[in-house]
Amino acid sequence: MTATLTDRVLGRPLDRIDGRRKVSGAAPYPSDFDLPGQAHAALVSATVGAGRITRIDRSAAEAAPGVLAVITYDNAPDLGDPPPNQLGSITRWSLRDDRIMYYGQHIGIVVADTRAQALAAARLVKVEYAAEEPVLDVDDSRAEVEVDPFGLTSSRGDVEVGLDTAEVTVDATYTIAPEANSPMGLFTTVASWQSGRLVVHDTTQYPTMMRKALAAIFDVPLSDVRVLIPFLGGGFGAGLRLWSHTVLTVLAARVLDRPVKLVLSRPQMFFSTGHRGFSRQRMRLGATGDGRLVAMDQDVVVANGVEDKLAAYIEFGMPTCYACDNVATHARVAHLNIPYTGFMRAPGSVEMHFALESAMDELAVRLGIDPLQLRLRNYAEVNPKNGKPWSSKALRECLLTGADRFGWSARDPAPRSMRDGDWLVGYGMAGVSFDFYADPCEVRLTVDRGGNAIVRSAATDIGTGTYTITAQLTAELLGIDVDRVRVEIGDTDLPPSPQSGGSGLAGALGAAVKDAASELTARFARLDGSPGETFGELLDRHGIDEISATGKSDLTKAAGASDLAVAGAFAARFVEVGVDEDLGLVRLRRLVSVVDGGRLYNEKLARSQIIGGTVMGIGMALLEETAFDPNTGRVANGTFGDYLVPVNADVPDLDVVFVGGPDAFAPTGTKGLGEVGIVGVAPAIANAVHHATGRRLRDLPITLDQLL
Ligand code: MCN
Ligand code: MOS
Repeated sequence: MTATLTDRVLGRPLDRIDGRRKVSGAAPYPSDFDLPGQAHAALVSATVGAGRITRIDRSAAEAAPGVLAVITYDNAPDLGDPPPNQLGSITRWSLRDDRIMYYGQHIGIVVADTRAQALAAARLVKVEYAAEEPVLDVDDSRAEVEVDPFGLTSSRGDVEVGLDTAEVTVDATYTIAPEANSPMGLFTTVASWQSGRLVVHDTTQYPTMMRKALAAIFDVPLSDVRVLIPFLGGGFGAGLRLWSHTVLTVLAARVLDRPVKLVLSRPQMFFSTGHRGFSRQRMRLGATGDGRLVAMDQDVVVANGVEDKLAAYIEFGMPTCYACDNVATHARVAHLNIPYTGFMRAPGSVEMHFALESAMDELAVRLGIDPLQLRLRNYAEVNPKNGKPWSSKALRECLLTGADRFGWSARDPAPRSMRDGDWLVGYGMAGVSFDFYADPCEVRLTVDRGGNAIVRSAATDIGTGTYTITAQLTAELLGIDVDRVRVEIGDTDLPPSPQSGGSGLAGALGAAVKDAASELTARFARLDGSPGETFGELLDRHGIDEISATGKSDLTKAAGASDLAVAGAFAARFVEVGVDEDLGLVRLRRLVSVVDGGRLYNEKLARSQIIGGTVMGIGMALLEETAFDPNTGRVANGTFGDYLVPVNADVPDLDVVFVGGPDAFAPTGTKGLGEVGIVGVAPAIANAVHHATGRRLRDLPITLDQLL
């Protein structure tokens, strides 16, 4: 029996079922966990940007009050290597040897009875270095450069021939500054070894990966590692990797045979939990005089840490955005003495869309064609890479609905043609085609004699709403009330789940829940119930306590085998800016987002995702930049006083509309929405700034100095 989905419960804008626990302080975040007998840790960080440690003197720290252990590379036990994983653990354990790869690298951990003692003692560890001049620029000839290390580039047709035959071309280079995820919750690890079994509370979006990595590093069976993360105070991708502070804390707990807690400080967050690496993209577009694309070429250089193996995916998505016969992508990774990069909302896609959608705007200007019309003229009706029909695609509706709501037709195409007092006014837009990613997922669904359903999975809710949508979907499928569903997640003792990441969890978990619900309802059907009998009554009559079923999904794998081109979300963004040229100010005046996310689980949560993503996109466009000291590579602005993120005054009313219907591939008909909200915001703003001022700004963030 397969359950059908209606809008009885699914899609409804329900409040979060965990909302009350969150606002009343009852929901435990990692930093809320304290274990009996727990000691506190503080990190020692490198104060040079490259080189070697020549001497470490631990004696003063060891003699300080309350200090229990000082662990550095020269007294640390050997650990195993993290398993290779281009979207998981860090490549290199920071205490492996005397090498310094970047300023801030964790080179020791100090454990004491109290946090204050640990922090004070960490300052007493004396380290001497043979410092080298760090490599900090992708163009530095000393940088190790890898060409297409992840095999993510592609080509079809012949780009050079296409560019030669093009009547109009654009050749422009775009850069994006390094940026830091700034979740509110400070990343925390609370580790304890309980009779040989490791139990870790950790700020992670991917407990299943973390469990595997820790088991390998500490050489214990998988079943002897338990990772717990019931609530997470924001990740935005920072929680997708296993970081060295977690390894160090687990190690300290093992050395001391005592629970150890580490809470990163805000400045430490900037170099300990990844960042969006600097990127530079050269985009070349060629078109016929009537605006048909005949060539698209993207050449990417992205910064990454020394020896790191994390794909940035900037070269991945471009070839499927528009119908065009000659398309190529190229990628290089430059390894620099910078902190490890990581994932940051819509990694790769958001960078690619900035370059592509800015270049499309430049092309529209050269062609004298409306930017919206240029997108429609090159609409990819089928996946241009393989000719397969999309599982769903309402991008045209996004573009047209957005234009209509925004009033795009009122736009005078001439730059500097619109004014409001001292402000030059500009309209800009961008189209967005987003992919998703999901690892295999498993859930256990149980219905008990009380008529309650319990869903269990190692999945996380990082603020997205996983608890709520899982309850909604389960209630929908079983035909029961939402408050009869209990969702137990964030624990690796439960069935394995993919990361909250790649905008894939809601789909993967939903598909597994649907699978489990089909199995479960089939089992109930075999109990020959009477009409109108509830699950609880049926179990009661048969004297059965509960019935369970396991459900599974493996969406990315299934997508590869599908006859459909499995699509993620699509979106269109329309922006109005005001620019005060005398002061170099850009103010957002309006922003319309129209999004195709397939079927929605919860309209309110879906809208929150788009709003949150859009705010991050505004930060990317106008404010955010991690500044590395050019001499040392130290993060020079690693505080909320210096690293600017948008505040309320930077954000206008955000109009969010959903279009499109259920996706034909996803078992739930849904598509991911967690990241698409950030994508396309920056180019729409940059395009609007061009329209307002006639100046094309190709380097993010767009700051005052560029406008003066
Ligand atoms: N949703 C929906 N209908 C859909 C799809 C999604 O209602 N058709 C809503 C649901 O509430 C769901 C949420 O959107 O829980 C996100 O679903 P999905 O797109 O599958 O994304 P994931 O569950 O995999 O979450 C990760 C995603 C990513 S990759 C980043 S980065 C990000 C994001 O979600 N980080 C976030 N949103 C975030 N939101 C918060 N509050 N905090 C973060 O750290
Ligand atoms: Mo999102 S950057 O895939 O956690």
